[in-house]
Amino acid sequence: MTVDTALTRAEQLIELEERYGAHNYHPLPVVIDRARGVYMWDVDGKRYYDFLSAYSAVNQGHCHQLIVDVMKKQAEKLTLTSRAFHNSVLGEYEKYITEYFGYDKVLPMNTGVEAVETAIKLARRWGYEVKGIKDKKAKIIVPENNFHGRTLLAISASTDPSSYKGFGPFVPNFVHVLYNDLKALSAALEDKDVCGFMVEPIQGEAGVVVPDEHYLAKAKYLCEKAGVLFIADEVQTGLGRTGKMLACDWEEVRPDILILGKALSGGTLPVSAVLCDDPIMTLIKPGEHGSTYGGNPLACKVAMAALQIIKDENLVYNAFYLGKYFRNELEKIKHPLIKEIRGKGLLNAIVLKTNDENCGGDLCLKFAEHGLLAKPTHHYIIRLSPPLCISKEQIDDCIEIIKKSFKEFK
Ligand code: IF1
Repeated sequence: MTVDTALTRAEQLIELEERYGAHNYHPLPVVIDRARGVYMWDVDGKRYYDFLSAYSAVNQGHCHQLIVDVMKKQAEKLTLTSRAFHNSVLGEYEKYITEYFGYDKVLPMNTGVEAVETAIKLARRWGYEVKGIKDKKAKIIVPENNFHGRTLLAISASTDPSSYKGFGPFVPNFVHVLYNDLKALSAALEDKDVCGFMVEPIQGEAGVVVPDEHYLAKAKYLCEKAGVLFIADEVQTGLGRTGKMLACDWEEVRPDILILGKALSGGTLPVSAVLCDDPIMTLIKPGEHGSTYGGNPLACKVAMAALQIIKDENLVYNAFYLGKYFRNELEKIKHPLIKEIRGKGLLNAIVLKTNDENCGGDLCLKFAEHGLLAKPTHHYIIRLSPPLCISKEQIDDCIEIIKKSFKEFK
């Protein structure tokens, strides 16, 4: 392979991606080489604060030593048996995570969207076998502007053309309601073919949209009254991100089906999970669902370490306290471009006053110049979500970077 030495190392590596990789992303022009805690370093050794956290997958901080140590140890012993056989880790993990979140059972999967698919299958199965919905008639209510992943089922639920355009035909029987609108939900729940309401407690990709206080609690109540399962997609909002262990905890809502992913492995490998109680979980019989890697011993050991760190390092309170402090400091930045600061815990966003579709991206380039990496969710919304292990001093440092960037931004 001839190397164009006129290019920098970063440029060479970007060129390789351009040439040999699918163009399904448009990354910032930074090439990360290593990471630890809240920091990432590019191939030229420049250090950045990570304010994306791989979309909330590294809540515990990058390459957390305890997780890496557990991973190394298990990797030399047993990584994968498939579920054709039992193994010495799965049962221990299933007990640990079900007690951790207070559910009867867990169905382990890998990616967040696989857990979403699993949750929908469970809800439909419950709809047919318990609620008595006619076969193939089950419906799922989802809010507009939802994001649940990239599979055909998840994009069938989506209202965002950039997620679903050109990929049809779609999975039927998703009913859309306005997010944060209890009247719309109540009306949709009158349909006796509805088996589930799937909701992000805070809509991440939509731009960190925080619903009104009591929305989740009232939605859960309406679902209970209508005999519909409340399904919480906490793939992004869960595991301490919003200043509570689960975003649903802000309203003491216990989902009928809980979906977890991302930080469940502390950003080391894909680990997701669906938790619910026996009346729902036992409806799936042997051989009716699964995946090659679901619940593999390596993932189970890593997940137990990742979950224990959240408790031992008090990451939930850190997210609660520093999230509040961070938003207060952001509110003090007076700049014509800033329309709104919103979020909960360390899931926050700056909403910009702009029609320029490059604005968010250009501002993120300015942040990167000063050593902070973030990504806009839309051209006018910048998500700011550092690892939950960040310190007050590091937050102060990042506030200065954000202030300086706005000051210099043309
Ligand atoms: C991409 C977005 C975030 C999620 C929720 C399920 C999933 C996700 C609430 C699926 C995944 C990721 C996907 C990733 C970027 C990122 C993302 F911008 F796409 F929308 F976080 F907001 N539920 N979100 O946020 O989990 O299968 O990816 O493990 O597709 O670019 P996954």
